[in-house]
Amino acid sequence: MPGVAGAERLLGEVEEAEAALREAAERELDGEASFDAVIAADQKIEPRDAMPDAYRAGLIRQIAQHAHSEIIGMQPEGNWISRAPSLRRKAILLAKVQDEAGHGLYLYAAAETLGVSRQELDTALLTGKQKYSSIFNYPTLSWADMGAIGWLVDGAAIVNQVPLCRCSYGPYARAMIRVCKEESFHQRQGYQSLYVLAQGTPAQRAMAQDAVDRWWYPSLAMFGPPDADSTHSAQSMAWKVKRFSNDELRQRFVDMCVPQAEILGLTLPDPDLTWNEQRGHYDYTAPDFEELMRVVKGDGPCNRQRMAHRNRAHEEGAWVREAAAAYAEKNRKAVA
Ligand code: BYC
Repeated sequence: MPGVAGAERLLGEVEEAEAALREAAERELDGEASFDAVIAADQKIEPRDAMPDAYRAGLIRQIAQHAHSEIIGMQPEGNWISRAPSLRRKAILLAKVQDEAGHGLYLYAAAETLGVSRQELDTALLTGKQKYSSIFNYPTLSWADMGAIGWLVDGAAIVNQVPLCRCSYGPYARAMIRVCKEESFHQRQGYQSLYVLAQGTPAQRAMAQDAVDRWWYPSLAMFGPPDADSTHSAQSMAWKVKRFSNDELRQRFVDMCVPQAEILGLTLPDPDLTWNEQRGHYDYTAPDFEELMRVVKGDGPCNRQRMAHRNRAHEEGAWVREAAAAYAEKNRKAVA
């Protein structure tokens, strides 16, 4: 199978970010450097450091939304684990969905270093107080959706998240390095699965094309509102949490997908997708941002179903939390 052009480059960027992180940990700043000096020097803010309240609150908002997305993101694909077409595909899908649970846990742990408890985060998700990514409110209608999600949704996730490996908050940057390495496997398995379908029977090919047609615009919307309407971008970029704007990353994603779609032999559902020599980028049709806002506010095709399922799973898991708490208490008494 031909390589996933662009994905290797992104993985290289993750490795560079990891090396920079190690180097930053070894560099010494003079005494008690101020928050602004640490940011200006491209060093990392660590949990023990002083930080503006708004920096802390903004990070909790973003990391929590990200963690919730990973947890809710298990549902659309979990829907196909018992219907995977072969044992091999089932094992791959199972591993991917388990990885997503793991990503949620790394991210909750990173958020907890900012002084918010896991229980508060759970409650914020279960009551709808905090959001999760719009993309997980769309249904997975066919097996080909597993390929399209891997290729497009995980592809968009990587493009958005690789720059977060250089985020100014140490625990988030470190979590993102691990997440991105795993996401790269996720994207590759989706692309390979879609490639097999695209080379298959006419019915399989049609199923692959239909999946791409349905997931393309919701994937573009994952990058958030256009820059002009993005409330957090300016501050977030000044604090080096975000490194690129929503539109910059969306464009990077489009430019990466066009040659990949050609290799797949599938069409992206945008008649206006054309190479713009002057800009050095593809022109494309933006997603429907009104639809994005409707979905974010709770009115997407699957919002209610996703929240009901998460609440049910949380209730059914009460005994696990109680057992873990009782075990911890027993150990605490044994040590005391
Ligand atoms: N969906 O000022 P803006 C994954 C909200 S996990 C929902 O541009 P910001 C994966 C935004 O929160 C995917 N809400 O915000 C998992 C804000 O509302 P609030 C998740 C959205 O933070 C499993 C308002 O709109 N990835 O990929 O500067 C399997 C204004 O937006 C969305 C992350 O969380 C949306 N699409 O930029 C497979 C990555 N877009 O909070 C895959 C980390 C915008 O003021 N997060 N909003 O009420 C980020 O990079 C940034 O938070 C975003 C938004 C680019 C998402």
